[in-house]
Amino acid sequence: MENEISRLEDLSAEDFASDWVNRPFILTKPVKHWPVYRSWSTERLQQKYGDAAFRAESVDWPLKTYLEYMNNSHDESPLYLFDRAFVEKMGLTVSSSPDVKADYWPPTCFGSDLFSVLGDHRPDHRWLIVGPERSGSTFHKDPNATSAWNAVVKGSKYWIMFPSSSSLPPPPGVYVSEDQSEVTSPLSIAEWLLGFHAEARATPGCVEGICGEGEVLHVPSGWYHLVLNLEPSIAITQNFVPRKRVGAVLHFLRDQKQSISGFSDDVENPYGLFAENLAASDPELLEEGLKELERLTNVANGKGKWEALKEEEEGGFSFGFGGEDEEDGV
Ligand SMILES: O=C(O)CCC(=O)C(=O)O
Ligand SMILES: [Fe+2]
Repeated sequence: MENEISRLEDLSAEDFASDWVNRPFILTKPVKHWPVYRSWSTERLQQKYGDAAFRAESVDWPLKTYLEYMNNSHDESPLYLFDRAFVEKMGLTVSSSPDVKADYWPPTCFGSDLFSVLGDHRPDHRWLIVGPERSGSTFHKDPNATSAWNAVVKGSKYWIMFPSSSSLPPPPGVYVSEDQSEVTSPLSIAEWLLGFHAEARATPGCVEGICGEGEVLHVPSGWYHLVLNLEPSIAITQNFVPRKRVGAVLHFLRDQKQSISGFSDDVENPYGLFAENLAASDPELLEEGLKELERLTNVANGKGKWEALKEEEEGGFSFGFGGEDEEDGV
């Protein structure tokens, strides 16, 4: 494949931060060290957690009921298990580094996750994903300008991804509301592949690849992605905010309120909460983020550095042409 997603064994935190924050890639090594990689299979999960209820789209089913469905389903778009409370339900331990014994840990290259400053107020951020061949996720962007990693513990997944920017159209067959707050992809995965795959693959920026068993894929913030399970699969996914994206996330939380999702109702001002908590834990990073926020605001308003400067000096009005759209770092 010409437009293949880069495949690497592993990546250092430094290389991720300097070169890879805005690029998809697959790592072949880190997940192979997870205890859950060695021990999980659908049979094993059924023995251990068969009676526990997990979320599959709009129903909560005992795991054994879901697995029975999964093993016998011939549906074109099978019901997909997507559970955000699996760590608690399964009594898993999650650590922040391979040096601390646990059932799994985020690959180290992604570094610290800035949304951890939100503590109990952080939006849902990790899911267990289980589904048969043909199941998967139709085109979407991940919530709240977060990045994500998706680790295949069993099975394999086909990914097709598009960079995002307000100056680029969405992938073919995908529709975005004028204020960019809603993405609609009305076709099933199979229908989309039949109707749009060839056109999509020929679109500049489009990348595709297969994330195999024991591998993990990086979804950069803002990238559209469609995912198809090529075999019955078990995966763990986690959304996070890398340090390099602090300005972009502040910008999203402040200026795209209508698109914010996953915060509980008692959080009235996600932007304020994030900024305040970051100020307490890492004031220098917040300062950097606020500078980047100002730059992104100017870009969004169609002003390059020059226009912004001139406006400041003259206190005047500037026509919004010539602004470069670097908002999404593509
Ligand atoms: O179906 C998958 O594994 C992809 C999941 C995904 O894209 C997501 O959780 O945002
Ligand atoms: Fe996603």
